[in-house]
Amino acid sequence: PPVSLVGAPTDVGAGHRGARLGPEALRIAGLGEALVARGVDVEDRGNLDGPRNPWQKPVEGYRHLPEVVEWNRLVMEAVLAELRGGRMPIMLGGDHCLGLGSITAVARHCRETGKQLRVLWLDAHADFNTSQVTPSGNIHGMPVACLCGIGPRELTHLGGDAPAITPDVVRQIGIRSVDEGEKRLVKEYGLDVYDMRYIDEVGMKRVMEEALEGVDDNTHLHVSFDVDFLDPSIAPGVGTTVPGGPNYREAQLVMEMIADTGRMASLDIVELNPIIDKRNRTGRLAVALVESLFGKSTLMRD
Ligand code: DIR
Ligand code: MN
Ligand code: MN
Ligand code: MN
Repeated sequence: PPVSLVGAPTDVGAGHRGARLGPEALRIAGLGEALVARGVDVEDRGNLDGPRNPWQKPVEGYRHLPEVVEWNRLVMEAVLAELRGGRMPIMLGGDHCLGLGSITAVARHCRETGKQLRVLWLDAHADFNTSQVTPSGNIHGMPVACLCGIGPRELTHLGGDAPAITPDVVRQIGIRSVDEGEKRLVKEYGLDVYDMRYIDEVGMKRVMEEALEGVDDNTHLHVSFDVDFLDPSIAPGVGTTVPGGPNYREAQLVMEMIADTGRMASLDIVELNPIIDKRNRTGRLAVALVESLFGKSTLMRD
């Protein structure tokens, strides 16, 4: 399908500033051109214009809650408009709090069209914190919980009626940093987490087979790609690096196996922070991995 790039240049949900430059870093790394070279019809919708980052301390467990709500409203509306227009939105973050707006739109579109939703959450973190257990107050550590209905009403009911998803639609891959209180919640809600230990034990091929099990012709596959998923040795340009992540080859296999399903219908690329990068190296890596997501491979395969 045709693709629309939707920039959301903000870091209101993060603890570092610089992810607001992610959309430009991805453009400069050649994201649009790489998709065109793969034969994809691409429209760059430019950047959304939301509230500035006031850079304040958390209030009752949340930093910048009003700003996070407003940015997610903008993202939700923009992503929903693309989906209704029959296009594949690629949301360029921005920090990962924006996955809330993006996936709320995707879930709503799935309800409207009778599709089954599967969310692949590629991340070092589970992003399942609440205001009670968060060590930081940063809302980019909370979007999965909010999507599942755990969090402030403005965020859990962004789409109106009910929470966007239930935990059973989510598969988390690459996880290696879960906060103490967050661990209990992840267990309590039964999130399907393929952490680094499991990846090491069984290998990325089997992990992806399991994470994609049940994806069929009626599935809308949403990929939420937090760039800190990648090992910091190859992807230093993120605010919250965690050692021990997937290497280049594992990450590429993940993307190729997603491409093989032919079911990816929306994508977030978030947390890229070119301020702390070296010559946009991480942005260029993200673009190379998106090429794999769109079917680039070494050989023709059966
Ligand atoms: C940490 C860091 N778990 C927190 N989270 C994220 O502050 O909640 N970093 N998502 O990227
Ligand atoms: Mn559709
Ligand atoms: Mn994240
Ligand atoms: Mn992360």
